[in-house]
Amino acid sequence: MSGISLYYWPSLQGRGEFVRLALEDSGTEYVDEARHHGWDAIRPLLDGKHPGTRPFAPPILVIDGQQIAQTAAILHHLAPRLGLIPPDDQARLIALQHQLTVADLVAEVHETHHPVGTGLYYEDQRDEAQRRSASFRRDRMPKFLRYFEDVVQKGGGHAVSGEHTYVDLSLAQVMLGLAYAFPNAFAAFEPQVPGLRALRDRVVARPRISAYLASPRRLPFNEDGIFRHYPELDDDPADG
Ligand SMILES: N[C@@H](CCC(=O)N[C@@H](CS)C(=O)NCC(=O)O)C(=O)O
Repeated sequence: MSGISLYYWPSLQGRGEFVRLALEDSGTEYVDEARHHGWDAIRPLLDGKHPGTRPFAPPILVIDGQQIAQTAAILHHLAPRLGLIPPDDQARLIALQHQLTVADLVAEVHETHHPVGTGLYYEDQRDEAQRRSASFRRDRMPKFLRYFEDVVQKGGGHAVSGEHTYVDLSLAQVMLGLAYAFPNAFAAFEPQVPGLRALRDRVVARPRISAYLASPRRLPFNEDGIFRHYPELDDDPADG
């Protein structure tokens, strides 16, 4: 098989969006398989029916016949080909480190609405979700964002090597996602991370990204994805 195929849930941004953004920003041709052929397209890969190492979960990239899962591993592998990382091992390693920290943040965002069980409905864990979200808004979101603010301030506005990389794209997506999920908390906190705001604004103004965001290929944020907006999770009077 030649070319690049992305396998991800067809109706949500989720973790697949970090890969889509890298492909879109670099103008790379790819097929978003499940959006063309339905989620049945993913099943054979998850069942180990495709040659190569069986993936645990999407996103999965198939490139030149090789399949790769784990968002950070996919981006690590793709970035040199896409021109989204400087060609040196140190830069690749630092980018991977940052992308794994983004993955940690993303997992915590998921746990704000699914703190008890991924397989349970949100409605069955709403009370725990409120407690978890309050802690996320108060402690974890600021800790992650202040960390990346420091990285970006020291990096001349970028996360890695003072250059535009896939990590910048992912950080912009995190900023957009948090603003969607927690509009009140994020608006209150956002002034503390001017470097990340500038990075986000720069990323969304990049010609291919801005065209992508305005296209039907960009799925809207929704309550099936990672970044979900439940007003009750963004509103806790005790939070001040
Ligand atoms: N660490 C993995 C997480 C992958 C993951 O959790 N994928 C979700 C969709 S965003 C999924 O379908 N999970 C199924 C499961 O965990 O059973 C990554 O960053 O790619």
